[in-house]
Amino acid sequence: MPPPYTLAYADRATRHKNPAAKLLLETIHRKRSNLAVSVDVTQSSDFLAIIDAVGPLVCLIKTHIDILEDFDSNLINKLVELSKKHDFVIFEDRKFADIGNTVALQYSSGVHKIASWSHITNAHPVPGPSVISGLAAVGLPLGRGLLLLAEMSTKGTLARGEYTDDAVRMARSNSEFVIGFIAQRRMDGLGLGPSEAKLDEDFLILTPGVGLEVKGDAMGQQYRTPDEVIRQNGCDVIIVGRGVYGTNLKDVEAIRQRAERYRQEGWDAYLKRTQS
Ligand code: S5P
Repeated sequence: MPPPYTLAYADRATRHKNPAAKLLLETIHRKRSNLAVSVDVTQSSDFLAIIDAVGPLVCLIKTHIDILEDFDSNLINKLVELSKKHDFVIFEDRKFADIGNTVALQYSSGVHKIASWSHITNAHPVPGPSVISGLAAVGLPLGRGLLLLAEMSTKGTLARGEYTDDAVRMARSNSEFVIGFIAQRRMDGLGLGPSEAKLDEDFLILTPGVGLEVKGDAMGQQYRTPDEVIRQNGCDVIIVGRGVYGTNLKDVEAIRQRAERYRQEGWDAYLKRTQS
């Protein structure tokens, strides 16, 4: 049997047991889109207008809900309405990194109540397995999924080598809730460590640090193309922020056109990978 990650998104969707992972794989297949747009803006009106424009073209919208200056709980209702209207999955990029008890409270409570609306969230493996059990206590009963940050896109990242390997081991021990990784490649290119791999495991690799026009920014971000990420490094989803929303947040038609370009390049790279 071939490892699940080599199969088409649609086949992986039918086999996956976690509801959030299943939904993401089904959405990618249905919309022919492995593009996630990261909407890192500070005003709710821009946030909603951008999501309404790119929504039809994406499998997933990634949020940093804590950077919105005019957040109120009605915004969440609007975000959820848009996710239904345009058929996309929601991923709050919260990067939890504390003891189990604290992350459970941060995930369920406070102003944002992330677990109540975000299908997927993520955590740094740095605290060890208790960060997963704390979040799973809240998220599993709701059918949510967790990504571990096994690698980062930034210059000088400490998430490499043994740290990355241990993140994979932590995921393997908690695969009911951990659905994959934020990483730069399908680790080792052969399926997350062939010696320890279980035949039926299917972790999703979501990859930020994607840009077509520039190679990085002034604050340590590094970009690669959709082809490098999806075809050459075996990742499943490209995450694009500024490459899509750019600097003029009011020009939603240009934003939509850039999203379509990334969608097309990401999908072509996937077809090349699976058909070669
Ligand atoms: O390693 C990482 C992990 C993440 S989640 N590098 C990243 O850039 N991210 C996030 O992806 C980051 O927080 C931001 O929201 C997005 C990249 O944005 P862009 O504008 O550079 O495409």
